[in-house]
Amino acid sequence: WLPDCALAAPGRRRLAVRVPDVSEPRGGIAPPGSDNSREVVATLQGEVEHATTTHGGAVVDPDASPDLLLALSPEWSAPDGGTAPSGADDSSSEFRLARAGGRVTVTAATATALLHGWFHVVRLGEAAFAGPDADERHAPALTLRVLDHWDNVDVHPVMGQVERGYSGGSIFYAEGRVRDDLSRVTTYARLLAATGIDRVCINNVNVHAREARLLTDDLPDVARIAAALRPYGVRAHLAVSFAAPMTLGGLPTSDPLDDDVRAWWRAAADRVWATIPDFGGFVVKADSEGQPGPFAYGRDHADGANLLADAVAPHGGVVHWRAFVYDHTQDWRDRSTDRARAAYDHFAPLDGRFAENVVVQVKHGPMDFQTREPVSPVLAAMPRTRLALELQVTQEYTGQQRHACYLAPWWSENLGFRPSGEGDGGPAVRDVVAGRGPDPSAAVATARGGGIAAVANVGDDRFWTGHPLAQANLYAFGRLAWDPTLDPAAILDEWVGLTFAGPDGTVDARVREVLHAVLDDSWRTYESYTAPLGVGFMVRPGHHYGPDVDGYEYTPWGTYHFADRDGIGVDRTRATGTGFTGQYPAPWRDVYEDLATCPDELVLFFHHVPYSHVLHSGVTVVQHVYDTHFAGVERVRDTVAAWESLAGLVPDDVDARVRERLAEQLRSATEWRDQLNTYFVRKSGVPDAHGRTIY
Ligand code: GCW
Repeated sequence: WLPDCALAAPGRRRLAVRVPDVSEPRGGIAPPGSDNSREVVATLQGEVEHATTTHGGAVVDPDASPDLLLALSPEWSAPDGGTAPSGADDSSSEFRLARAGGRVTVTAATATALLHGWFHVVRLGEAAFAGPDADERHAPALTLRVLDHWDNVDVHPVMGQVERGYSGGSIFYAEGRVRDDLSRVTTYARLLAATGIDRVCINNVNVHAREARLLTDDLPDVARIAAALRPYGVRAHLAVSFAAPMTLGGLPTSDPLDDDVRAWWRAAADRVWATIPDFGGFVVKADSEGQPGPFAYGRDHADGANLLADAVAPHGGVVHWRAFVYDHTQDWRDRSTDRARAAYDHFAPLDGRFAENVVVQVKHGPMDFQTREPVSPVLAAMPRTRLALELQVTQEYTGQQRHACYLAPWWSENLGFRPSGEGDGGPAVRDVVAGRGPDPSAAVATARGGGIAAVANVGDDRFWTGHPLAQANLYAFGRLAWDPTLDPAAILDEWVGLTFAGPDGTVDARVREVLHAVLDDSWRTYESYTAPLGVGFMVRPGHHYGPDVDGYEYTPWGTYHFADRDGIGVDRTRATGTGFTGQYPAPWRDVYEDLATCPDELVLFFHHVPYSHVLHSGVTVVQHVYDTHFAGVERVRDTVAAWESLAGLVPDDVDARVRERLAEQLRSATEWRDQLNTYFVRKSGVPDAHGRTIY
């Protein structure tokens, strides 16, 4: 079930592709093997052919006044005229769309950018040709737009093949090696190109022994994956183990300041780029949840990241270094250690020390992809570092693709958050990751920003995503990576158009309406029946699905809610708690510190309060839990009814899978409601003001 991108409108027209001779590199045209390769041009020509044979129209000579001309322009280079610094995208990814008298010309300096321009026209459909004459420039706001696959080559005994994967097995690996048939990977690259994503990390950040070898012995197979992605201009990245010089190279140490270690990494990078000329770079999870890192040698994370940066710099490679570093062997009795503080405590002091081709990749919240967290203060604390925002498309903590949960509204809130307050017009997170952070003097070092990365949600499932509607999250991630200011409801509308269009290119109005009803507010619905008011977790340990209020309470993981008979929540204030509020700049450090100003939805993240504490909404904490949990289940019931009204209007197999998932969502939401309500009534002794059934 592959959306064919509603090609009907441009397909009925006369289309042409103009390609300069790329055999001789000139004026900004990069040699084959880069993203200007002939392969991407061939892909574009294939797409145009496909559109006309499927939907009518014709491919014509570029000089025969086509309705749509797609032109690769060797003369045209990026407006700043400059050469991109190493570690940044080394080619311009913008395209130009000119409309005159109902005819459209799309121009770009690279084939990949032109391909993105083609998909832009496809997305617009008929509207691309309508309207007044125009000359528009389209460039992605974020230079680096990456999907991270947590795929293992082997099936891991606990995590399965895809860690936190909910869509079957890996599209890259089967039976302990890279798949022979990678055609699905190329189809995946097409989906990504249609959203604007152009980089994919192909293995899990938890690099196990088998997967570590992708860097060395298995390079030819990695090259095959890169080749399968290349036709759509998507580059491969690899997650590597910091201990590789020891485990793969036989050295006695992985100390980042050791000369032999440095030489080993340089040689490893040289081999990678010799095999895969357009390889993207390395992703590293170090000193985190058991992964090796620089701490073992008394070095810090700038030492560690710069070691790899130095190795990949000659090739224009980039190192994504994750800031997800914390102590996972905490003592729950010790209230002074706060996991939320960890990333800032480790990374903020290193600002300014990272090489220019290092991107520090920061999870959106200070904890771990919970349904509701404040924005990580690290994003406001490192003006001289290229920072990337890391999101989780795969829904580990948001229903695991069994629940319908459209995450774009949440991502959009994160991207729009202004660390210096709403009023002052200071940079939002989307500006920080675009390289326009708070410190103008740092602009050179961070000019291109770190962009955005997300944990991928596809697998070998026939619908790609275990929940067919979770495809909307993949699409929305790509669109927000291109333009973080887009409206989530409008993105959903696009996805519905591209996914559910009939042969004539239009979507039944009822389908559109119901998909909005099912998805628009689904993240808030999910929040309403799960852990309340920003406290997080309360999930079953290990697999993280379903409710278990105290499941993580007495564990070493640092994820506590501290409920007792009097109250609940984590005191993270400077006055009486862990001091985490002090990691934010003004005004947030004070907004969060004070119960009187802390937003309701985060009150238990920042404060320990009595159950009788009255929220800004006017109800007490405990009554809020009851009200939202009862209401949440009712909203899921409405969702089920809305979807069922579409019978016959959507493909039968999609309908059947969505119904099965919705039934599970209703069962699970009911379980959450009853466990949460019962827990709170037993702990607090406060009955529901409306006398509803609590067990
Ligand atoms: O949320 C946690 C997941 C781990 C994951 C880790 C991370 C890859 O439970 O499975 O490990 O985050 O982001 O590294």
